Amino acid sequence: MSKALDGVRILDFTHVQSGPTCTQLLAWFGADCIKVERPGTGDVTRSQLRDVPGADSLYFTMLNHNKRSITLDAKNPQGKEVLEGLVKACDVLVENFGPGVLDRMGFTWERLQELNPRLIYASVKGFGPGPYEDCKVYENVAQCTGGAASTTGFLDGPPLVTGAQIGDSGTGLHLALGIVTALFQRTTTGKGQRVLASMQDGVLNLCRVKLRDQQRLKAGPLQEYSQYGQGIAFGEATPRAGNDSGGGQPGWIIKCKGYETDPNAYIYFITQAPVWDKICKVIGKEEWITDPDFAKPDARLPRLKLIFDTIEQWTMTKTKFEAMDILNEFDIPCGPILSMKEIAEEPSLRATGTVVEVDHPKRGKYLSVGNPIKLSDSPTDVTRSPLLGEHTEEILRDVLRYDDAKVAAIKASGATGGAKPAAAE
Ligand code: CAO
Repeated sequence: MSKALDGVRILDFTHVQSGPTCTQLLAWFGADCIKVERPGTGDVTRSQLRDVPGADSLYFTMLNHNKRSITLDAKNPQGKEVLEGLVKACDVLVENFGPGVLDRMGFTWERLQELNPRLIYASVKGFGPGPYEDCKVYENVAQCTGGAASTTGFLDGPPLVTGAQIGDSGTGLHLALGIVTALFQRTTTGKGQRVLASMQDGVLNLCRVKLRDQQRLKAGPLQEYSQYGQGIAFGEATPRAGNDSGGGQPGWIIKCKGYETDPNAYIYFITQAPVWDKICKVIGKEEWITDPDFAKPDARLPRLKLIFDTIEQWTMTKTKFEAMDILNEFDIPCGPILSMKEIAEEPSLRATGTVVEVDHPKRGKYLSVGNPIKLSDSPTDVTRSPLLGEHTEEILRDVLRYDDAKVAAIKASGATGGAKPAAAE
């Protein structure tokens, strides 16, 4: 079956996490993704957090599926010549170097447009234009500067970062959307354009509801935050909300049977207004259906702690899965806290390709997260990440149409790091 991005060629100059998540998605949608890596070392994540000696780390393999790898020294004149050829042969250049790196290599936006006016030049940077535009940024810095950390955690604790990589993978997703949008516009303009996704902007976009709450504070305390019912005053800024539900339907994480020994024996429970009567029946508090202190959503807001403590008395008599089964029967929104172990072993996630097993020549079988976006006419087949420089010669010949003599000259120049790909170490 054809793929949505068949015929699109990506010059993938990305490294670490944010850029690679973007190009991996594009590769899953069918783009030919050519990853340019520094000879000898490649993407720094190949050797970071290594669990199998001599094999690319899971950090690298899980972010670089379905790509081809070419090693090129961008600072070597022949390497630069090859890169220029690739710029001309590709539709999109994606990079997430530190600020100014690509300019220092000689590839300014002006130069790229001269080489290929149809090229879409897409970048992840830590910050957009402004006081911090020259700063390097990693995941947690973006979470802190994009509003996530100040609004995550408990009221009586410090700001917290989340396990979800909203700065890196989240910005990679934003960038991928920018790229396909620019490709779409190119079908009418015939021109490429610059696409920028900054990590601060991406995190803030995901924290949109917290900026909503910042403005609502002017109108008085945020009644759906549980601190309201506990008489804790609000300050000037959107507070940390613990496990409060973000919307108008109050929720909290509560204990289930076995919580004393299992750190994940918890369930998220939402007291959605339309099913309030059913909740009262399930937990054995039928009197709350008519009690004026509990019958209406507004009346419940100052009493959320009491309500969740009471519901917890019921959930503590059930495992999280038993509670989920019972609550689902009554259409009560809830979700067990799943550990990574449980997710890895979940058959339904394997069946949909959301969790996939991939074979790798150096590390054997490992689990990865497949494509979370499912297209009915462009199915994703996850193939292993490339070894360092595995496709160097193939790309020189197939994409750049170099003949034997030219390939030999490029190799002899040291631009690709030697005759043998480093992958053959
Ligand atoms: N050939 C020759 N040189 C190469 C090369 C190649 N194929 N690939 C990279 N390099 C060189 C670059 O030219 C640059 O050298 P100079 O600084 O001398 O110009 C250097 O390698 C890479 O620089 P960098 O600033 O990108 O890398 P870093 O490890 O110092 O910083 C990071 C990493 C992620 C902090 C930085 O790239 C960054 O801020 N990126 C933008 C934001 C981002 O994506 N952050 C998330 C990363 S995922 O957590």
